[in-house]
Amino acid sequence: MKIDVVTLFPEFFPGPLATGLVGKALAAGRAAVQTIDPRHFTHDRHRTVDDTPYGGGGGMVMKPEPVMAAVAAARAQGAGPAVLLSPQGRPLAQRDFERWAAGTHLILVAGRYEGYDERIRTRCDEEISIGDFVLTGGEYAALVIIDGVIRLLPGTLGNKDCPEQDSFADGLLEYPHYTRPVVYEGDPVPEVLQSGHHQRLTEWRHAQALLRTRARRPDLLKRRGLTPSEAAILATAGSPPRLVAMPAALIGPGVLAVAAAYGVPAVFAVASGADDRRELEARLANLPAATCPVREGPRSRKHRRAPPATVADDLGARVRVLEDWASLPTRWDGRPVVRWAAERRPPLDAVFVDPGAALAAAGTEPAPVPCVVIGAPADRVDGYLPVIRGAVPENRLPVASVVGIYLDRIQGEG
Ligand code: 9D3
Repeated sequence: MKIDVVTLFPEFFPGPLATGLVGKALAAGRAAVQTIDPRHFTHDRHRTVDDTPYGGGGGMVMKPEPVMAAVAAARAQGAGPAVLLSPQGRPLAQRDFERWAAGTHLILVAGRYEGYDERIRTRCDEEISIGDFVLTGGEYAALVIIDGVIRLLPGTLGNKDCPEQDSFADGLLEYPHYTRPVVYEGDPVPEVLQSGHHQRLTEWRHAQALLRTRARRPDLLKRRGLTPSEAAILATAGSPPRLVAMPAALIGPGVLAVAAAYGVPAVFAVASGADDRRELEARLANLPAATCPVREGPRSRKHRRAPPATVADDLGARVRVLEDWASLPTRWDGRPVVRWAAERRPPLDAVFVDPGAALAAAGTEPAPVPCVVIGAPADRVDGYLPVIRGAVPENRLPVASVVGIYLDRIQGEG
């Protein structure tokens, strides 16, 4: 594998590239990295590589001739793609490493200054960003790519951690690892890891990888999908709890049946006066027995009938009456509660949340507990859930449907 890096800072690379497994691969000749400096392709006294932008505006722009002359010199060394590194590029992914490592040549174009003349961009084969953050130059991105590509070349890794075992290769994050001591600061190694029971161990690791991916990167699970047995693992492990809050007057058997079906541990009923509370209690006392279609246990055989709905009696049990919106809890089960408003017509200054992304971005473990809130004043919520598509403005959905749709949307599985 030959990698050419077009850079104004050739001195950036030798240190890192002499290190670790990449250093070994280069020393063994399994890969070679060469830098090409656009400054060597300038012809003026000052070796100018940048200039002021047409139309004004701050910063300097990289001139096309020196960079493209350096790229041409690199292209003479092999048939690989010229990859422009820039914050505007397509997000880098493991697949890119796999694709580039399967070839024999790669050209990385690293820039400095505020940006590239647009005609550089259109003359490269790909444009890549390594993430949504701002660096001082493309050299850091080049090192990242060199590492990811060389790592995949035959001979770089031992057999033990082969690329097929990479967490991204099967679309899941890795399960937790432990080593000695068996108890650290009172925190023990899970029993299943000490048991030597191979099948239980494999199942535990698979379940942990699934749970961790659902909690931290629901986007990965969404893209990858689940096998039926994986879906069953996640279902039995339980979704992170979700709560519901709304004016007491909106709570009826439908809402409670939906809450039961989603395993919602609490439905908060905001009842401002004694009348409101009495009316709610009357409604809860009269819940029909057959309102909850929840079946206990999995459907096992085609012709076996589902067990009777036994949850119906408990439908009212999850209701918590609140005096006012200010009493909505800020913590549940030791976790922070995030209140997301479900409104047909959010205020014009509403800030919408992407539930999956918001939970992943919160990054806390355990994750925050989302609460679907209907009818609260704007200053009591942390954001608005995207309006349900298809519910045209004049067409009111039953409140139970609204609750069901949003509970479904904010499940970790996506
Ligand atoms: C004022 C607008 N800035 C864009 C956000 C200009 C700008 C910032 C940083 C122009 C170039 C750079 C240098 N960054 C890279 O060359 C770069 C990069 C990055 O900053 N983040 C993620 N991936 C990459 S790949 C190359």
